[in-house]
Amino acid sequence: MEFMNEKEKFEAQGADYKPFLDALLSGNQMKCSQLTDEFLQHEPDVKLLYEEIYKKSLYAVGELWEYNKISVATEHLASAIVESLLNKLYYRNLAHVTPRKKTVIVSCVQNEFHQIGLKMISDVFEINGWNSHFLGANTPTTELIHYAKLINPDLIAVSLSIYFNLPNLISMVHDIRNNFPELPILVGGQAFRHVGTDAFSAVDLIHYYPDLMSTESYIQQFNT
Ligand code: B12
Repeated sequence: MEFMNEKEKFEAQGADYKPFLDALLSGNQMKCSQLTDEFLQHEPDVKLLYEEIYKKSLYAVGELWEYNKISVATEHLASAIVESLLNKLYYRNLAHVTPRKKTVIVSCVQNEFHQIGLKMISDVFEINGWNSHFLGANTPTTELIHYAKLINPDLIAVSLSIYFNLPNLISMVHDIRNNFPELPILVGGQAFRHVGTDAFSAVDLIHYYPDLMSTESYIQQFNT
């Protein structure tokens, strides 16, 4: 191990997200930003940064919160810092990818406030040359349908983190299908670990992907 450079270490054992998590929990934005830059110097693929550092840190934040080791305020601070880093990275690294031939709407279902994973998915579309309309958290189904009629997207991607929002997703998917019979729908989010995808087995042209890499493979097939 001693003779490995940072990239080789990363490939061999995964990135160490703990320093980032510590900085996040202490509300040290500057440190989080610096660790982000250091990671990208060794591994320029932002998807790996998102999966290995941001997602793992936020999952750890969730567990600490669940076991009352940190406050709700600290959890809010952590998610606010990650969101601001995602926005900064977007404008620095992703905003100038061209050409943008296809359009996707990415949205959370009604009452779903977890939007960070969805923002990462939005960025993966952008990296692959799509124009992503990120509606974010808590979108009422009627608004989504109305917006889709305006912009006529090539795909709609919907996120579900909390399993008690599943009925909202089911009704959203049915409304999309009734209004857009041929439009592919992507679904994802950690609720699927609990609820599975059975609720959608009778729906055509719907796909579930668990993470950024599998979603990117789908997008690349779609692009060809
Ligand atoms: C930050 C956070 C919040 C923030 C969200 C802020 C924001 N701007 O997004 C706030 C404060 C709003 C919040 C609220 C709540 N939260 Co919360 N939250 C979290 C936390 C700590 C991080 C979420 C996150 O960003 N994760 C990182 C992202 C990158 O991961 P991800 O969402 O899984 O996304 C990845 C994949 O799932 C996938 N993906 C995601 N979306 C999509 C979409 C598509 C189309 C595809 C293909 C893939 C895909 O790609 C991403 C990259 O791999 C999690 C802990 C955790 N395990 O995640 C708890 C967690 C999700 N929350 C939880 C709970 C209970 C709640 C509340 C009910 C708390 C309460 N009592 O009020 C409320 C519910 C609010 C609501 N109605 O939505 C629980 C859920 C438990 C469960 N079994 O359902 C968790 C797991 C915490 C815990 N350990 O108990 N929360």
